[in-house]
Amino acid sequence: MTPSVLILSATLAALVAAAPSKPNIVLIYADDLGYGDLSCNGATALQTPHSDRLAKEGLNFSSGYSAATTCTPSRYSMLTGEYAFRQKGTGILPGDANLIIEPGRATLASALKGAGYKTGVVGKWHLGLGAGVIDWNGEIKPGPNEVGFDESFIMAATGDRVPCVFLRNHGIENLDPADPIQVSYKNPFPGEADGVRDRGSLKMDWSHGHNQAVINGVGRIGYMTGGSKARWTDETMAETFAKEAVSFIERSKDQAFFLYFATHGVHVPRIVNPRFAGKTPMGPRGDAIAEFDWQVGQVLDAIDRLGLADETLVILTSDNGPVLDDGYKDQAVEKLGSHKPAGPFRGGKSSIHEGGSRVPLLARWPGRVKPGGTSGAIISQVDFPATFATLAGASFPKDRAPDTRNVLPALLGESPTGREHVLQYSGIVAVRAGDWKLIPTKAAKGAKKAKLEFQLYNLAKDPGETTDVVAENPEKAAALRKLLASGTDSPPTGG
Ligand code: NG6
Ligand code: CA
Repeated sequence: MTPSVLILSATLAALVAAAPSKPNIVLIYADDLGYGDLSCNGATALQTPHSDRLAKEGLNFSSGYSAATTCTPSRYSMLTGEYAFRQKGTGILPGDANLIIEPGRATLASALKGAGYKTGVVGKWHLGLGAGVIDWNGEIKPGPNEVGFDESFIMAATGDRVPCVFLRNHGIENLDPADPIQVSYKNPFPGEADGVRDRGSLKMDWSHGHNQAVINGVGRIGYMTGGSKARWTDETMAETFAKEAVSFIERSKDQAFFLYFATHGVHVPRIVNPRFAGKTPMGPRGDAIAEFDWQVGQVLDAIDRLGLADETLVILTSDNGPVLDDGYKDQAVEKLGSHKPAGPFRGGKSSIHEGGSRVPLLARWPGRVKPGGTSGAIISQVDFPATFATLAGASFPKDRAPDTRNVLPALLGESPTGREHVLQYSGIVAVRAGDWKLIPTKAAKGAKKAKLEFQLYNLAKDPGETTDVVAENPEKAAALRKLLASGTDSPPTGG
């Protein structure tokens, strides 16, 4: 080779090495984990060393939002890029609901798949399965595999809802055809244990709901019979999901991959592995946080072991804010002590206040994101489709995804600002713009008409939303009302 060719090829090699390649993306999606539940966000009653490691080696966001305040609408928005308030049927689903994302519609997963990623989901699905009456003993589709995931290992809905089994791709795992499963949200099956009648023998008592089928000694929502070999045990669920997540990473390591790891922790019923029982002073809810953090550690260990850390973006976030008593008597209230599950924020799961949707958001990518930083950039999970697609060198189709924005520069810490304003959804829609937040409320009872009124908070001065300052700031309130109106007036995108 002549010297000039040598120089040229060396320059090319350097360019190739410096070019940002497509990172793997591991999205760890906790259930009902509050902003303040991690020690990197101020918790002191328990420690979350593995999540904290993500914060230490990556970027910790103080204004990360789920797109809704319960599971189904948050997940719907995160996968489709459309706020759930634009679409009917996106509320909390029963375990026998049909898939609410039409096959063929662009999703976070299908966009990454289209960009060459191998895609997998492990954990809680809760977006429905099948079309029409589901035959739980046959091929169950459409489901995750029809909306962009190459592989899936999921629970259909939630840990507190039937069917209490795992599904691998289109079928129930470990199902014995001689012992078929039946599921009903209407009628009990004769001869099966019942959460009301057999209440005295339950492993964990219920406080409201959760008194229908009894599976693994725990009352659930809905009824089921059969499938005894396929039923999960709550105590090993976190381990099972962690193993499946690690296995997906191991099997996918030779190509770009996207893993959506949606843990059951820390949703009810909070029944952890005996290794975690009593490990925190906060009872089952605290122990479930510790067990969730262990799952994070399992994933990070696998990434390290396979030498993938530098080329993997790991995101940790939650589908909605925290809840204490969510239907089981698990001492979440009694043993809370001084712990603040939502950190400095007001409310929690199902609340339009910040605690409902301001969730932990951590991003680590050693090859690209500077370690140890914090960011106040506003990012919503509804932005993940456009943002991750951009990261993968693709673009997210806009036609059915009116709400997703590319906030990649903010996510990678290259820009201090993300969205200028974000909509928050919990039955009603609120808006935060900069430091200000506007919540529509109905006029107090006794007023002549149920006229819409508004509350206004200054989140910089008053993150806990203690003082409504709407009367003192009419111009600010008017500006936010306009933003809210323009953000919510789009018609549903339809099918
Ligand atoms: C509620 C359940 C609650 C939980 C929630 C969904 C009762 C009384 N309450 O209806 O326990 O399952 O739905 O949570 O049944 S989510 O995080 O999946 O949205
Ligand atoms: Ca949830």
